[in-house]
Amino acid sequence: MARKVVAISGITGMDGSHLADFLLEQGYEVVGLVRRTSTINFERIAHIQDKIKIVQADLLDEVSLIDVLREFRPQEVYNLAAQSFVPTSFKQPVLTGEVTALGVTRMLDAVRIVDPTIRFYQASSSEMFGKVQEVPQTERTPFYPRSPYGVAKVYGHWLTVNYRESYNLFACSGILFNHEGPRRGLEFVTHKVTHGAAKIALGLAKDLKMGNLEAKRDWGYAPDYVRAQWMMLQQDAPDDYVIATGKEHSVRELCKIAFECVDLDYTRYVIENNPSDLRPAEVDHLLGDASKARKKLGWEPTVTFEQMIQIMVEADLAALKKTYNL
Ligand code: NAP
Ligand code: G4F
Repeated sequence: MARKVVAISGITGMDGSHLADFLLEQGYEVVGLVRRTSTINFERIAHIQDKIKIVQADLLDEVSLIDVLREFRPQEVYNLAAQSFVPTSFKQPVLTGEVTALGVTRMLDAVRIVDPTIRFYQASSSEMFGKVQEVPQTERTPFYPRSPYGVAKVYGHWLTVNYRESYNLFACSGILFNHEGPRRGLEFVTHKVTHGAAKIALGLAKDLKMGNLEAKRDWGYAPDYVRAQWMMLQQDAPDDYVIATGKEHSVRELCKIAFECVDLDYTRYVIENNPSDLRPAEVDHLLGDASKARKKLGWEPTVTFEQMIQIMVEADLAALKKTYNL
């Protein structure tokens, strides 16, 4: 029997690389969409580069998306590409809207035009809840985004729902709460803290400048979350799901745990409320209720927050020792 073909936008990102790992294990033929850059950034997919097909396509250019779908005829499309860093969305709101919001329209139209039977996954976000209207947040909680990124994701979410209802597409929106791991970009708070703690422990830095330590998030482990994305597309009918651990921690707790992993007291090294790490509008806390995903998909997280921080600190220590020959 022919292998199932899947197309992933954002394959060079954290989730894209984990999803590619997972789908290769499931026997899929993986086609990764990458935008053209002057230097290649395949660090996260270097280990599977010879097992996947990498093709140029950009969420800003609909024809490039149509061409890829026409050539490879995937049965599933995961739209993970986005300008995904919240502070950048305040500095570059138009770009964020073009990629993170309108990019979803381009991708959905490409699916609709080339093959409306394609199963489509949209990477929606708990940032859409922003100034939370209820605790915990479910699929029915009203959105109140607090950044251009959050606003763009609300657009992408509703467009996915709208194309499902208008054109009968098998289109799912996964409302994923923060998820992390060693492949996370260094600008995001978990990796900034684990990397900072590792550097200080190795004598490579003296302190760590941070923003708002009181913010709280529901942090999970990225490999668990990409499994949920796939599960959504294997159901009999398309739907939207919250994916979260149901546990909340503050950035302060994150600092404490990460520094304890290297036997240090974070209060001696972390400088809080650094002006350039504060945001024009903050999302104070997010806490998800993934009951629907647990019940309907049978999805469960497997790695705790503490285990994940330990994994990240250890990975950072190993990488830094290798880089600096320590
Ligand atoms: P990430 O590491 O920032 O990866 C983003 C990916 O999008 C990269 O591969 C990037 O390519 C690609 N991209 C950006 N602009 C593009 C464009 N114009 N055309 C084509 N590709 C483009 O993000 P992530 O953490 O893996 O997140 C994956 C998705 O889930 C994103 O949509 C994000 O907003 C969403 N999400 C993430 C979380 C989370 O906690 N991680 C939670 C909820 C939702 P380059 O490598 O070329 O930059
Ligand atoms: O790690 P963060 O930058 O993630 P944020 O803004 O929650 O967004 C991430 O999760 C979303 C899902 O909810 C995704 F959709 C999105 O693409 C992205 O992956 O910041 C988390 C919290 C914020 O409240 C921030 O103010 O940490 C606080 N924080 C405190 N000091 C900091 C810092 N964040 C960063 N990045 N750097 C700091 O120094």
